[in-house]
Amino acid sequence: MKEQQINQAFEYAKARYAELGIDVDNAMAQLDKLPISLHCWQTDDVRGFEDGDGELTGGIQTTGNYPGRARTISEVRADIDKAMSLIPGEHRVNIHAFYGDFQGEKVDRNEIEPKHFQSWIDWAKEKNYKLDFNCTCFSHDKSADGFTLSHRDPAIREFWIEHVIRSRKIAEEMGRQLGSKCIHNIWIPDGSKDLTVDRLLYRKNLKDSLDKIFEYKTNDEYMADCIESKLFGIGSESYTVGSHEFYMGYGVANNKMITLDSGHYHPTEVISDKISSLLLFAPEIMLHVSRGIRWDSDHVVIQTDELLALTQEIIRADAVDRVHIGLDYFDASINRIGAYVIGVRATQKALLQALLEPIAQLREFESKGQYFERLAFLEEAKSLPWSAVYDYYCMKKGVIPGESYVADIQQYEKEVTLKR
Ligand code: RNT
Ligand code: ZN
Repeated sequence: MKEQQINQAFEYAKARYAELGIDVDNAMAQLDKLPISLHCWQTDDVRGFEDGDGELTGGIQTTGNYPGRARTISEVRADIDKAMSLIPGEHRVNIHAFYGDFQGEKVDRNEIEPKHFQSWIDWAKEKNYKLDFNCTCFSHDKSADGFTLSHRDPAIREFWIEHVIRSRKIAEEMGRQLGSKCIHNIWIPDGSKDLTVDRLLYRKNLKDSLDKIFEYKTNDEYMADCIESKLFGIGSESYTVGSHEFYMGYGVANNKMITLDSGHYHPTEVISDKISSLLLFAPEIMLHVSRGIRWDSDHVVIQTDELLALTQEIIRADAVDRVHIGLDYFDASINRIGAYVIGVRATQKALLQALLEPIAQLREFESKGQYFERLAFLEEAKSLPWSAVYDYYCMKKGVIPGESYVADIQQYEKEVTLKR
């Protein structure tokens, strides 16, 4: 794409949107304030850097064996830097506890400390990224039977409680040093394959563990807690302790942020419609934007109707300060850096379309019961020249616009990832 063409298309788009009373410059300025949290685990197929075998457990799965997986912390960082260079704007990186910089030392989950994440913080500072964090309650001996914070054995629960409290302290330190609230997410794999009779027992245990975890008070300026539910996992098909009702109840009762992962509901159930309900009862929402196909398959995010509906709901609810956007997928079957760039660009494009929506007009139609007019404008909005605005936005941010970024990733693949 030539600069002149991008400029011309942008001028046309600007005039076209102006006809509808929409200011494209304002939309771009708003897009600029919408960071997306890149999940570090797309680089290495969710293996982490502990000294174990790196086997992924907990009912989640990466499929594919595309060459070039990141094998060290520096490879993870290099790959994220590469992806970031192809994404306009300033963004965040979401790290899991088992990606600590343990320097070859055996550090169990109940022993992690901020020092093991200092090199992540230093890297983030240098690159101007902000960080989010997650405790890691899977891929470990003490989660092997499928239970962690809800385990029948109090000693095992204690172990995981300690891990999560330590993770929250690390998140607090990240937020403090980087001057930006770090969001700490709790997701546990707990559940069982087959019919479970003591459902209440495990849920009571989980509630009790969470109460203990949150007894440790963190500084709200530096970190915020969120809790993520799930419908089922591989090997926990019949019962998931941390269901949607469980965490929604816990979050509302305890003023905790709720995490909505697009892959964690029934196949036809969508998270877009949950935003306007949750916003009334929970303080904030964290999103794990993913794309489930038939199950929580964690496919790369693309511009689906649901992605657009999700971003529209955030913008229409004027909730950009209360809804945090993170990605969560792991595809090992294609170039992993490409997987990031496709997902982040798709999310930004959806956000931009939502920001460019003729919302005042649509609301007016709706209030007057003019539903044909509402539907017609919604339909027309889909093909307004928002992509010309996105290309221009990329260009202004010094990022390759359009499909030319593919060649850039191919080059990196040839020079870096294929040599691994
Ligand atoms: C699992 C959850 C969880 C994980 C990450 C790795 O189903 O979505 O968020 O994907 O913590
Ligand atoms: Zn998730």
